[in-house]
Amino acid sequence: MEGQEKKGFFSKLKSKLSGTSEGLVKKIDRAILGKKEIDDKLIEELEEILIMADLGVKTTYDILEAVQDKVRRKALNDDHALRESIKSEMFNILKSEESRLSFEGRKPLVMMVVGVNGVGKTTTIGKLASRYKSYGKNVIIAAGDTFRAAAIEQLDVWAERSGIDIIKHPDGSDPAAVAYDAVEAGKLRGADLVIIDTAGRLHTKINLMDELKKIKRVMSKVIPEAPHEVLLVVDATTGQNAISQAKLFNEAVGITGIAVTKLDGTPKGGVIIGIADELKIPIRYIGVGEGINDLRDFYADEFVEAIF
Ligand SMILES: Nc1nc2c(ncn2[C@@H]2O[C@H](COP(=O)(O)OP(=O)(O)O)[C@@H](O)[C@H]2O)c(=O)[nH]1
Ligand SMILES: [Mg+2]
Repeated sequence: MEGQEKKGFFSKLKSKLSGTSEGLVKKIDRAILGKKEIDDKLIEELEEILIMADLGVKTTYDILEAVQDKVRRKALNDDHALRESIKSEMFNILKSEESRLSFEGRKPLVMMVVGVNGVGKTTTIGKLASRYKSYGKNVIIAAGDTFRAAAIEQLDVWAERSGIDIIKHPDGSDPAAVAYDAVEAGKLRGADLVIIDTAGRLHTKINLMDELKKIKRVMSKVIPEAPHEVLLVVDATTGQNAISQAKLFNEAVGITGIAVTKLDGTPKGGVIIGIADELKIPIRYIGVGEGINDLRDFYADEFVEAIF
C-alpha cells in the first residue's frame, strides 16, 4: 500500500477505535502519568481499569504480573516506562494470535461461519466475499441460516451487490444440505473460496451445537479436510460474553479463527486482548463498521498503535 493511503487507513482506524482508546488507554494514562512511584495502590488502580475495560480477570492478572516483575527487578523506573511496558504486554498477547488464513493447497478453501444471533456473521460474510472477489478469487457463499427467511434474503442482497454466486434452499430446509451443496458446487466449479453462513439460534427443540456439528460433518463427505476454517464471529460490545461464547463454540465445533466485530464506537474493545490471551485462537479479522470496507485483517501492531 502507498504511504499516503496507508496513513489515511490508519487515521480512520484510529478514529473507529477511539471508544476503546478512551475506555482503556486514556484511563491508564490518567492513572499513571506524573506518578513518581509504582506502588501497590497504582497497580490496584490499573487492575480495576483493565477489568472494567473487559480484558478479563486472567488477562489483567497476566499483564500486571509481568509489569510488577519488571518493577521488582528495577527495570521500570518511571511513568513512561510503565506505560510502554503495559503497551508491550498487550502487543505480545495480540501478536501471538495474529495469523493469516492460508489458501495454499485448498481449492476451494471452505469456511464455516458460526456465532450467536446478531454478532455480525452474515455481514462479515458479505464483506469477506466481496473483498476476496476483489482480489480475484472465485467465491461462493451459502445461506446456511435457513431458520429465518430474512437471513437468506440478507445474504442474497450481499451476493447481488458484489456479483457473487450464492447457494440457497427455501427457508426451513436442512442447513446441512445447503452446506453439502455449497462445498460440492465449490469443488465442481473450481472455486477458490466457499463461505457458509449458519444460524445463531434455532427454533424449539433443535440444539444449535448438535446442528453445527452435523453441518461440519456433512461437508467433510465432499472434501475430507472441509471445513478448513471454522470462523467464530463475536461482538465486541458484549464484552466478557464474547469470551464465554468463544469457549462454548470451541468445545463444540473447534474454532480455527475469530472475527471480532463492532469495535467501532465501543469502549469494550479491550476484550480482544482477553480473547487472544484466554483462547489462543488466531484473530483473523476485525469489524469496524457496517460498510463493505469496514472489515480489516487483524494486525496486532496496527491495533495497539491505534488505541495507544
Ligand atoms: N457498527 C457495526 N455494526 C456491525 C458490524 N458488523 C455487523 N454489524 C451490524 O450488526 C447487525 C447484525 O448483523 P448480522 O450480520 O445480521 O448478524 P448475524 O445474526 O450474526 O448474522 C447488523 O445491523 C449489522 O449491520 C460492525 O463491525 N460494526
Ligand atoms: Mg445472519
